[in-house]
Amino acid sequence: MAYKILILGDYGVGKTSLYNYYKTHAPEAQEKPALKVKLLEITRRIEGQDNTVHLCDIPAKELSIANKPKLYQKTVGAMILFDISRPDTFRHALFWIEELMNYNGFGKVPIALLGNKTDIRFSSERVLNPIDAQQFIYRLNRSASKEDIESSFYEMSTKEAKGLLGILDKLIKAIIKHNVENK
Ligand SMILES: Nc1nc2c(ncn2[C@@H]2O[C@H](COP(=O)(O)OP(=O)(O)O)[C@@H](O)[C@H]2O)c(=O)[nH]1
Ligand SMILES: [Mg+2]
Repeated sequence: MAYKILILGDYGVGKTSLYNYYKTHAPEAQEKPALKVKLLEITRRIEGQDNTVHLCDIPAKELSIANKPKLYQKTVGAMILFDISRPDTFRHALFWIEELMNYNGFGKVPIALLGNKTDIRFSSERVLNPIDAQQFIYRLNRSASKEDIESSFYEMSTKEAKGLLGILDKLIKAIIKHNVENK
């Protein structure tokens, strides 16, 4: 049994870059054949227990409305990316989260909201204020019908690639805590 985690977000925010980071840097990560998605099997040891996750990156051409229910089905957690230099991608994060929770069959699940491309923070003009994203997650956690859903916000850069395994582990912890069974 593996936890299915989707990487979602607008085009160009860095989803595939993040997937590729885990593919090369998560110990013993293995890419597995899968229909319509790129699927990476990763095992992380957390509090003495091995947890296997299936991290999925969806190629843009597969993300049609018709495919979405099947793609989102049984997803127990997600990494939702936006690009901190493109505020529209942050606004759309709300859309990705809603859509996932409508289709996954479990309703609300923990997410890691990820503001990517911090390396261009100082070279780009239209940078999103991280407070907005923090407030967004605060409200999302408070609105969870069950109190055990803990979503988090991080700023990160797939180019600098710091703390990315820690972000995955924290999400796995939240998923375990939420205790959704992925069958
Ligand atoms: N500066 C910068 N560029 C990034 C970062 N992550 C991804 N990119 C670039 O953004 C573009 C889109 O990345 P990609 O992973 O293909 O995005 P996707 O469409 O969400 O899968 C590529 O040119 C990447 O090299 C980052 O952290 N910093
Ligand atoms: Mg991609």
